[in-house]
Amino acid sequence: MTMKTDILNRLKYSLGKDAEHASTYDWRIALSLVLRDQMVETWFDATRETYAASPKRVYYLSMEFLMGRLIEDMIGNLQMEEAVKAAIDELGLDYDAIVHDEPDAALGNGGLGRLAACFMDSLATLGIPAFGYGIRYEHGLFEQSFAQGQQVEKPETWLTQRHAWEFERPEAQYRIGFGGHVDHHEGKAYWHPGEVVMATAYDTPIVGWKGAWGNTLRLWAAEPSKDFDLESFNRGDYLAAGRSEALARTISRVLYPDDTTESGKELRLKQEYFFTAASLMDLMRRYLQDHDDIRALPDYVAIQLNDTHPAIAGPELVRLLVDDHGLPMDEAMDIARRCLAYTNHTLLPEALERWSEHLMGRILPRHLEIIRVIEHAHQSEYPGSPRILEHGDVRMGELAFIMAHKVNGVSALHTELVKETVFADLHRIHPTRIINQTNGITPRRWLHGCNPSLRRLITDEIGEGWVTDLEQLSTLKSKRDDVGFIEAFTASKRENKVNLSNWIGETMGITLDPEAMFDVQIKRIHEYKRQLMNLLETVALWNDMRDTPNADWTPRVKIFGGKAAPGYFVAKDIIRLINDVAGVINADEVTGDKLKIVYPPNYNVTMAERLIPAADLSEQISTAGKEASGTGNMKFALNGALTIGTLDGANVEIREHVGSENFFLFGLTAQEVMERRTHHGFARAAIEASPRLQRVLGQIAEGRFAPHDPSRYHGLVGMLYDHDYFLVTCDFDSYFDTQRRADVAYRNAKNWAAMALANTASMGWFSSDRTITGYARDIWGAESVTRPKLEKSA
Ligand code: TH1
Repeated sequence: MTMKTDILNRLKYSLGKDAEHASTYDWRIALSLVLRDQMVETWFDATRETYAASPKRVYYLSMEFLMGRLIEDMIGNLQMEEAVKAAIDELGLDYDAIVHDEPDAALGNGGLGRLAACFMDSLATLGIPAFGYGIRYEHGLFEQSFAQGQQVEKPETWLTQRHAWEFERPEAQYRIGFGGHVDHHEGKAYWHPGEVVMATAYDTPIVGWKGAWGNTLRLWAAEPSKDFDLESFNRGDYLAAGRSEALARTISRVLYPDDTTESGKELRLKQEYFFTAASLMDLMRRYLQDHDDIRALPDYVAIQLNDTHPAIAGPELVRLLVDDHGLPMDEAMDIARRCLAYTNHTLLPEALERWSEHLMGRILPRHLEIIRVIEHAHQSEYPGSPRILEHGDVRMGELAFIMAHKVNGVSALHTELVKETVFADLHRIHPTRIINQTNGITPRRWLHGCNPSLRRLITDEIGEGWVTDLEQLSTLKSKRDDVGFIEAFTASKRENKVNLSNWIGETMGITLDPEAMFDVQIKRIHEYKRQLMNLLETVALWNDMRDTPNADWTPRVKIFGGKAAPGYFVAKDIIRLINDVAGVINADEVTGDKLKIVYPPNYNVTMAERLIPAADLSEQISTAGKEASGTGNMKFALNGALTIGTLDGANVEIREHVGSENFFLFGLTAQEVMERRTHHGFARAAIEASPRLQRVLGQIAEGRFAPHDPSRYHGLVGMLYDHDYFLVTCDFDSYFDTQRRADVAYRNAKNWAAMALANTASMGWFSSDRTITGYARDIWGAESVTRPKLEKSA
């Protein structure tokens, strides 16, 4: 059968529609189902092979999977682009309209969730048997719009449409208990939960490059347990039954919109336990299907904890081994530790999870007992070591560390800081436990998928091998002086910039000059990421342009994208200020096309796929020591943008790879940041030393950008003078000067293109295939089923 008939059949038999009356949505679902059918074959083969080989399986536990749209991933990985386009054409439909009809699966906040998604792609491409385990949130990250420049949040509703990629698994259901009490009889513990919720699995097949392997993303939805409801029903108390039903479903209702900001809510703890417990029961069931010795679990099971969100896995696994399987406590702790590993993603104190013992004892009484046993065992072995239980709190970082055989940071600098700061004492006691695994990104989505013009250019030049062996891009380094190639490289960037300009024109009514430098900062709005510094620099540039309008300025488009956590008021002020400044600058006839600010609302994965290929300059300007890694930085450099950045996170390694001459470095180092904070009045001193910064802060404080509400930004400006914890004021001048160096460099188009090419050609190491190979070798001891054996690390 042809693709066209497949689609028509799906339309008819799965959607019950005929072609005449089908909407874009109907066609999109029909096409998705056809693609899913294709994946199922690979997926079954992989499952069969896995059962036959009985290898070690990897379980990646993450509160967030920021998948974005799946249709293009599926088309790309299955190599069906031509077939699909031809069929869509024959049917007289619009391919772009169909692809763009899919809502993003926005089940994550930012980098941490997107990393999990890239890892799923690499695990499947590398042929490592793996499950991703998470929560099937009914509402993903909120939708952002602006009203008079201010962020407005609306619930996200992806599941009001049919999610064509998943299979519901009513047979994979587990009872998850909360609360109640614990009885002890003859040395055994019996937990009697006061509340039970069902976890139902929904599986999405994740197929790797060329459909060579398929893994599963298994997301849990919370449902009421029927027996509980029945009780109320039988009593005729329908309202009570409805209430407990609604309460159960709230657990998987909504993603917490806080990125690196702790919220400490009871529902969050329930979400964490809910998906962790369901995942552990599921993997234990799978293990016991073909093994009878529970003690061999660590030979077949590797569990990766994506940050501390699933850290309750330590006590939960011990509970299953002791209470359900009758193992002695010491042995259970040892087995659990050999299965578990923990990734730390941040040093920000507000993001380090702590739960009050009181709350933990109320929601998970048996787990609190086990945590006390873990604490006691560790203290007995290492007297005076850091405590899990401190000041009435359970510290999840310490718990995760103590229950893991490996702990990893996400960039070289971050890992060193993890050793020196948060876990310094635990590191002294367990000196080989902390290792580094620098983050990576999947080249399938972040070059092959999002940048067709550059993909074609590269593939024409060096073949297709780079898609799974990104280091092959380094061959392109020799093209630096090849005039024809450099011209084609420039033309590809230009095509992407024209496409973006058209989209901005259509959606925002702002006309952009594709010749201008496209300068992009897209990420969560957070003080440490310093969008404010970028904006202050923009105002300073605007002042200079107006002072000498006839000078030969390098035209710029400043593009911002990102959401603020709904309760993070400073971040929301920064959003409003960006929009207020954009209003004034974009209307200024003196600067005209030479300077524009655009801030498209509702930044998400799909928008990133538009913006990144069109960027000339990538803003990675966090206060040194604060951004654990960053992964957007890698996506930009891979797509031929130059970075302006601090020595923070993975920027350090990117600069080493692309060469310092192809990277705009500025600012204080992590050491200097810590030192500077000890100087009393450092911010005021920095402002007084910078007439340019003084002028900008004066304008903002006087209401130049909010004339009807001139005091609007008093608080924000005052904060910079008196506090400035993230050292915007100290780095401002060096940032401004470095931007002017970028201006000069951009004017030499050939040289700029050569620098951009050096970036693309040097980014091979940042493939998440390399990252996953590292985890498999150094942490999991897992092997690819489809590839030659990995080299064992020393
Ligand atoms: C991010 C880090 O901020 C970023 O630097 C890193 O590249 C990314 O993780 C992937 O490693 C984090 N996101 C979160 C989200 C929550 C809590 C902590 C972090 S750290 C909810």
